[in-house]
Amino acid sequence: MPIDKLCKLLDKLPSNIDAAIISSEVNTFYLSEIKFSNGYIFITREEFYILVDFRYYESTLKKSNGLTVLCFDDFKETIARLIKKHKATNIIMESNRISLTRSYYFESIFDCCGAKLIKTSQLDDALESMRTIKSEKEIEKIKIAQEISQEAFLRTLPMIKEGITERDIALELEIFMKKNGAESAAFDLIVASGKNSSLPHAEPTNKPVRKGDLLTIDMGAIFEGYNSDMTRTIAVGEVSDKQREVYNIVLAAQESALNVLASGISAKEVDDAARKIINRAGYKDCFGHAVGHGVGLEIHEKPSLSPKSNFTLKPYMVVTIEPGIYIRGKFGVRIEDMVLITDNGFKNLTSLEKKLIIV
Ligand SMILES: [Mn+2]
Repeated sequence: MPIDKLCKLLDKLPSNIDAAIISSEVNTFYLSEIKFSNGYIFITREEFYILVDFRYYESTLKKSNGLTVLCFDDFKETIARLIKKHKATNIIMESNRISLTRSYYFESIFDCCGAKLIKTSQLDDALESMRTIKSEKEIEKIKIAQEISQEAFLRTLPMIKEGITERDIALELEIFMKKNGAESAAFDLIVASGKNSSLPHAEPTNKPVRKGDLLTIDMGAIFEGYNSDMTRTIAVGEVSDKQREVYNIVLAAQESALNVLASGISAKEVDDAARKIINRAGYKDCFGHAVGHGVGLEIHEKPSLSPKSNFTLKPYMVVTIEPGIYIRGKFGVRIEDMVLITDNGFKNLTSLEKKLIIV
């Protein structure tokens, strides 16, 4: 419930903070469970407010969930009134998510009210850390997003043959997802064949798929605001022993990471488990990204699972495990599952085959 989340957020803020303003679309949605593009959550130790403009007033009122909804005409005047009413002097904002111009604007308002902007990332940190632990309701949405994405993958597979372009494959996947309940694709889908597959974040091109290509498809859907993420590399026709060998190394690395995955394990250890296999096989320089990341309202969120990560995995985190090997100018392989950390291990939310699919 929004009220519970807001109380929890307040508890996480330093005691000298009197008020917080949340302005990003993603965090206002997370906290209020209401979507608006020009709105704010203003929280004080006494009362929680949602401030929206006329366009969102009626819909927000209907779902207010116990928060005070105010419609502003002149935002500056409304927020200044609230700051004075609650005698807020130390105010915190999302430093990660507002521009310098916006911060100057807010500072000038605070100045007029005898208040000041506290320059710290503690509000971002608190929100990011809350968002790493998903509720049952959030998990349900992520699962549905993943089911839609997987179904699209399976339905599109028979169309993938020599001659179809990367862009056409991406389009088929996206159309299927939207027709089957997705709000949209979670990101610009990656469909990369042959040489293009050595680019971890390739854009689909008009290049037709050819026999002997490895084809990497990195895809996801959004369902009720929540993302899913997965990657499969498949083979078009017969592929070389070398391609198959690299595929098997990536698969072994992915399984090795899954084998250590559990609540209480450090994210760094999970990264290590995959990286070791790739390094030992001689592909150290061909794996230059983190092994995984959190997924939720954003496609990439905390925790990151990288060599530098200092997160410890906890139940109800949703993370990806996606090692890859990218051989410049030749080809690449990535295998990505999205998993839910549980009390006694994890549940893989991706149920697609992982042995090399040949179409
Ligand atoms: Mn990913």
